[in-house]
Amino acid sequence: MSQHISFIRNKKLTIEKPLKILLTGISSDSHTWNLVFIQLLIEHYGHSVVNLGACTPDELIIENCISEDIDMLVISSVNGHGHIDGRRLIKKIREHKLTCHLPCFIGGKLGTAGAGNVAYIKELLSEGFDAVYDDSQQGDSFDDFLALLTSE
Ligand code: B12
Repeated sequence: MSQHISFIRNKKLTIEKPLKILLTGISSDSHTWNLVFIQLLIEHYGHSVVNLGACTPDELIIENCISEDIDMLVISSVNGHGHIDGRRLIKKIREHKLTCHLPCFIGGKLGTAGAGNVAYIKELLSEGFDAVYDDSQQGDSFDDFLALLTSE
């Protein structure tokens, strides 16, 4: 039996669950335990994961979104460059005719400014991410991501 989930940016685009999720780090980021954690979490809620690992070039991410017929892209970055790499990547994704409507999410430690990371969150949303989850946002952020995975 399939369930459904809606995304605000995509004007209530409806997607069947369980989702096939592409999980990846981003080009400059060599951290991997964040990816392991997020993969186990997503799988715990019944979705499948294609994990591309760390230091992943933008083009490889876009190619896999297409070739793997992905329902949702989740980026995890903790080295503090996520706001730079993320902006560059989401522009390319939104410009590509086969990924322009793909639901895209990014989370972790996206800058090094602590509470000041909120400025990056706004930039990443305006460039095209459907939601941005930064650790600096007092814990609500992670609950929001869990709600996304579990909502019907
Ligand atoms: C282990 C570690 C390393 C290891 C990584 C080994 C590996 N195979 O992963 C090594 C030594 C290689 C490393 C290197 C570096 N590191 Co390092 N590292 C850490 C450390 C100690 C732990 C990270 C970890 O594994 N945590 C466990 C995982 C499970 O948790 P997590 O990464 O915190 O992820 C959680 C959240 O961020 C969130 N989350 C993550 N992604 C997503 C995605 C979504 C969608 C959502 C909702 C949530 C979410 O959920 C996760 C679970 O709670 C942290 C400090 C710390 N105590 O956190 C620094 C830390 C991440 N590193 C840091 C830095 C700066 C670096 C280097 C740049 C250092 C340098 N100058 O060389 C390099 C990175 C180089 C590069 N090219 O990326 C900084 C980042 C600063 C920032 N963003 O503000 C940190 C925070 C240390 C610090 N306090 O300064 N590091």
